[in-house]
Amino acid sequence: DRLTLSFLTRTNLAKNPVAAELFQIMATKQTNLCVAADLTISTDILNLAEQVGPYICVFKTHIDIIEDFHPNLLKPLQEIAERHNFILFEDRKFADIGKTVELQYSKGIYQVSSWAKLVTAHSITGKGVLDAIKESVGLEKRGVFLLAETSAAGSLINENYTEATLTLAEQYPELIAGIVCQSPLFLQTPGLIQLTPGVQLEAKSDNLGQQYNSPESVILEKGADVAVVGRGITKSAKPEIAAEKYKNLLWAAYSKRLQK
Ligand code: 6AU
Repeated sequence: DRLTLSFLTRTNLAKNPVAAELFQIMATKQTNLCVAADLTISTDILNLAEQVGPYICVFKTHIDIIEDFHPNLLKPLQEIAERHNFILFEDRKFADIGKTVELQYSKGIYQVSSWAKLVTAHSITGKGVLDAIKESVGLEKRGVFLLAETSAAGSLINENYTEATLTLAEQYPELIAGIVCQSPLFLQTPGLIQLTPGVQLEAKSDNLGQQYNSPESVILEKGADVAVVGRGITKSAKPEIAAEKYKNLLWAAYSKRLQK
């Protein structure tokens, strides 16, 4: 099943072009680490991208938390992404009616569709969100990660919602790059990527409901292909050292999973 196939093998099974590119990057750079760049100052974001660039496959942003945002940030960010060979992922969690999502995705000051190859979306409003992302102007190659479960304590998502989200994903094979979740779902669809946040070595939780697991546990027990690490790296005194450490632990766990 998905858990014992290599990322390289799965490149050819991906129906979404960005998922295929991501598998390729993971295999080449030997990393399944996504950093959550949840910083509020543009230069801090660029510095982080330079520092962790060699160790990551995906750089995940919340572009709307940047206090000094100017569209001029995007070109250097894309340049760093190309140079270090990682993918820009805007974690916008689109959740409105299709028409509004189209506007949020392609208009406004962030122009997400022009630079983020990957975005997240909630399945709560159904297929309109996906039709909107599919039909909007922007990058030719784009992929969506649908949220099927969250790492938040007290989440209202139940099993039915998770199942229905996977069914919705199946209806958009060319658009869906993967699923954001906390357990080994869709084992028979190895072309999709499981992205799992809530990963940290130091803490088990924060004071706002975030719940953490170890790198080994998310890869070996929870089925993650790509693990998202935010504060475990960004709050470290030396983000590049922390990123290298997480990269090595995550890759070792993935390599061990292949032997099973
Ligand atoms: O490692 P942290 O807790 O500093 O950051 C986790 C990152 C944040 C969240 O917005 C995001 O992961 N996240 C998501 C995503 C990726 O969509 C889903 C979820 O269930 N939990 C979660 O923390 O940028």
